[in-house]
Amino acid sequence: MNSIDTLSVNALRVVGAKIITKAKSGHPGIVLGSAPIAHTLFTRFINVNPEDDKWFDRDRFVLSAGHGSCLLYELLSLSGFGLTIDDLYNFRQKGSLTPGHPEYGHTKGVEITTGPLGQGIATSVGMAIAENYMAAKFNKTDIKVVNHYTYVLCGDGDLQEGLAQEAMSLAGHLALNKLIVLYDSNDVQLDGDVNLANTENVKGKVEAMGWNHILVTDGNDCDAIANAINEAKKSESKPTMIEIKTIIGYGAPNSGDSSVHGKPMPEEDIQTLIKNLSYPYGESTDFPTEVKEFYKKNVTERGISACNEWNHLLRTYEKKYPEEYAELMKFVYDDFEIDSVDDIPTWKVGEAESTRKEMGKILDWLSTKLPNIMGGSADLTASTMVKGADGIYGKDNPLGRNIKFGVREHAMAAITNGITLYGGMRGFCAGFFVFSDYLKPAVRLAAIMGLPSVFLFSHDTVCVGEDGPTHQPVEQLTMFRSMPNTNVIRPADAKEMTGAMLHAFKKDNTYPTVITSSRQGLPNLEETSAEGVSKGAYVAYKAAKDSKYAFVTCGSELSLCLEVAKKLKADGINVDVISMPSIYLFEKQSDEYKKSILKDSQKRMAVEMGSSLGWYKYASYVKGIDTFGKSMPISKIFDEYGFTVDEIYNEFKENLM
Ligand SMILES: Cc1ncc(C[n+]2csc(CCOP(=O)(O)OP(=O)(O)O)c2C)c(N)n1
Ligand SMILES: [Mg+2]
Repeated sequence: MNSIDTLSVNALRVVGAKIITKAKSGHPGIVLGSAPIAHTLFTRFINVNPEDDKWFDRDRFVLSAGHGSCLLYELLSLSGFGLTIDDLYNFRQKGSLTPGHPEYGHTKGVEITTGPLGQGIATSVGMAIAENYMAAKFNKTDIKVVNHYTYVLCGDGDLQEGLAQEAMSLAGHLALNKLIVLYDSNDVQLDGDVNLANTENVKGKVEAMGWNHILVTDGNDCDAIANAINEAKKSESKPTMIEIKTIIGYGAPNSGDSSVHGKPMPEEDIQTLIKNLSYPYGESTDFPTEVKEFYKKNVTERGISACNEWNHLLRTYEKKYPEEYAELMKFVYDDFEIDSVDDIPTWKVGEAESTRKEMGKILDWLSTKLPNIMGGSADLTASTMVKGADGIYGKDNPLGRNIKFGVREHAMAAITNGITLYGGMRGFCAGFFVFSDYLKPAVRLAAIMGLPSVFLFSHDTVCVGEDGPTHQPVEQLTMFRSMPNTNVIRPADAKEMTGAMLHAFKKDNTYPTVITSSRQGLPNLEETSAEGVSKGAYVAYKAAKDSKYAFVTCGSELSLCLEVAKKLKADGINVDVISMPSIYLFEKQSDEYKKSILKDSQKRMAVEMGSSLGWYKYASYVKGIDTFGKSMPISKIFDEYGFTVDEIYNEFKENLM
């Protein structure tokens, strides 16, 4: 290791420790331990351009161990991404550019929001899939316009998560050779030694999943780390894990101990650190000039020059392959939009089909219009009807857009986010609604990041029937509806499903969309509208000019409420029916619109086959289901839970009049 590497690594350590101590909060252990890994990767490998931070062919860097945010901010600052030394010392403070964990869209150069362990690795698999797909689509034997790597830095905790293992297993199967995971293997985690919870053979495990495993025994040896990365880059058919043995909190008095993981170091420990590292600039809070210059030359300027070379290559590509170039630009600028719905599948009024089948048919149609959408189901295409186009994606068919995720819901959703995060592409995925519980944390991250990933679910109520309570969702709608920045749409029929799907795949959405669909056939109703969906709610049935009452409902219960309202009308009682497929979109409307739908003068009853909790905002009486389901044929379910015309009619009369 040469002296500038040593100086840089120790500068990252000492400045990092000082930043964390000033913040009185943060994780010094990983900063001190993995500084050589991060330094080697950035100064010798990563191609990024701070002047064009969205440069399409940049290497992607995922800090899966998000608690190492301080280290990432230091690297970004030194690499010219605009973080000043003051920004660094504002670490974790209100409104700073350097929040507790890395936040996508908040700090320039941060590729992904991380913090929940395991998500970074899993999401990076989606990025690597997108890269592999794009390379297969656009590269020519003489010009490789998509030619970069996805690098991940992870820790022991990341790898303990089931999510990471699901994703790694799939990555191995898919032979994603340009995915390189750098594993900060320090044998320590938050509560103590890793061997208190894990004694598995990491090499054996990752090799069994179809990965290369390279061991670097001295995590302070930048040359050894570089050699390993060079070796990994040669891989032609496997992703690579480089396990790098490091010492958590290297240089601190309590190095090697879990106590250094997440506690800011007292001032005297920082002095000891400076001494232990023989760091010559211990007095300074800033990086030494030599280090700044080294990064300027070896990250910033190297990155800018790589980007310039790529732009040059792109000009040649444009001349030689103008059609492909034009298509590539559409991907780069995410320039795909539905301009005409002339040939979209339609259903006649009265025609009954399950909304899941309709969802599948509309998705197939969307795939013909949007070449940038890619996704699939968690081994449930036969039930969800959701699949991508162009055959199954894999090493033999990298242009397939149908991903067979296997029964790996959590990784599926994170991978979907990775495809969307990559840029230009849009990921979608599907499963049984009840098993959305398995993937919720990834939807939450999509919502935090403002990603337009699309999550499609079938079997949205207890009408699942025979499979019983484990398979019958009850509380999931409320769960997702309570998640900020998440658009949950529960369409009632074919028209509303069409509106929902068109909305979900719109170009500039800054939120994920969750669409739920029915197992059972539902009639395409006279009263519904595709356009109404984009407003979140609309009056589907107006009983009279100033009806005193209204039902608020959605999904399969809309047709029931319409029948009840018509029966009440025959009795001379005027009850409007409000279809509210998306509370999220409704809440975004003007007060005027909202008041025109939810009239102050009306008493309302909400009806949904799911948890009643969320509906009290819109209704004084709610007919919901607040118990788990029961196994029985669907024909018995409606009676069992009282979701029949007569029962709703009676409950309305008893409770609203
Ligand atoms: C899903 C999840 N669970 C728990 C945490 C809290 N947490 C943050 S870091 C950490 C320990 C991780 O250990 P390791 O990856 O070995 O990090 P190191 O201590 O080596 O820095 C834990 C439990 C988290 N961030 N995400
Ligand atoms: Mg560890």
